[in-house]
Amino acid sequence: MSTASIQAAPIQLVRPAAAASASRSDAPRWQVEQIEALFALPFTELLYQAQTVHRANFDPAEVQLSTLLSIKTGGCAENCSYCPQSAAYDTGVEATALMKVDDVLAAARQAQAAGATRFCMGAAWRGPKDRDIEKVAQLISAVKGLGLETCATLGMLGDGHAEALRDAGLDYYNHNIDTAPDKYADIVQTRQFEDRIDTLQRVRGAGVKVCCGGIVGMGESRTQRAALIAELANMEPYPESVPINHLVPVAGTPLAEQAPLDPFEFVRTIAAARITMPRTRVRLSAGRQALGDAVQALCFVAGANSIFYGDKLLVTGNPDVTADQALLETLGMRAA
Ligand code: SAM
Ligand code: DTB
Ligand code: SF4
Repeated sequence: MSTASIQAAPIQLVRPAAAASASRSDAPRWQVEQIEALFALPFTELLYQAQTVHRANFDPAEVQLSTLLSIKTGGCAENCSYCPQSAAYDTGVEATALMKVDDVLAAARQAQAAGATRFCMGAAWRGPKDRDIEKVAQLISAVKGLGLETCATLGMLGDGHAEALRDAGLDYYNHNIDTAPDKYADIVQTRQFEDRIDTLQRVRGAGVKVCCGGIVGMGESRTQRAALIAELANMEPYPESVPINHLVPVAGTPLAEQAPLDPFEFVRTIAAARITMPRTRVRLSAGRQALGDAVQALCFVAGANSIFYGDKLLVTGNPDVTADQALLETLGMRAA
């Protein structure tokens, strides 16, 4: 056999249809069908394309480390089917009051000492009240004072909230769209997809960077996974951080018995995020414990370059810091 016969055909990198869209209501830059076509590529070719886009924009050995802290846990008025913190489900999570500045600072210092560069404070609220914003603003200023990047995820924001958080030193606001628009009502009934978009617009409008992603493995179709990615990629501009969560099934929630997604489909979702949002931080988020090291390594090849780092997410588990340090060492990767 001649060597020519085993050479790969030149690969055409997939490009969005038109890059001219100025807002979410214009013609989308990425059609859902185009993203489905990415998912349908041979696995090796998809990863090649994703890694090519990744290398054009990032050092492929670098991973950004974000640590989460639940600053106000449980008792939430929303009924998100995946969430252990919803008051609608009996999950054994006890509701707590908002944490005090000194306790938050102690956790942030610990995260920083372990190598995290971003500290994300999560509150199980449908949305904060004005007086909650004042208190969270103090937490943000204190954490920012340590030299960490700050992120908060507090639910739906009202008038002036994003501006007050920005003025306190907030770098990122996390607010996920979570699933495809046509799957949303199956997953949450206490709010609408458009409510999420409204808060995201408030965050952008205040000049705070957007962290927005979703959850896969909730029984959605591949088309719906592609639609989730299309919604994110067609935001103008697309989010600076895109957390991709794999559902952590929690006893007591409606999704407790949901079968896990095929891990290769999870990797494909990461690759589609990377190709369609070349400069975003694609974060491997909830569900890393179940993925295992080999699948996580494939996700890094597919363009993931951020993780939630710390022994706990908000209320569920996450790989130990020492296990993550060992994994990065094994893979020859380093903190960004
Ligand atoms: N209450 C705020 C909100 O919903 O925006 C902030 C906290 S909420 C816990 C943040 C995100 O965590 C959700 O949008 C969802 O993507 C993720 N999440 C919650 N429970 C999860 C689970 N069991 N598995 C995977 N991701 C989950
Ligand atoms: C995100 O996308 N995932 C994080 C963070 N943003 C706030 C939360 C994951 C939560 C997993 C379930 C829990 O521990 O509550
Ligand atoms: Fe509340 Fe957020 Fe959990 Fe939904 S995901 S129940 S809004 S804490």
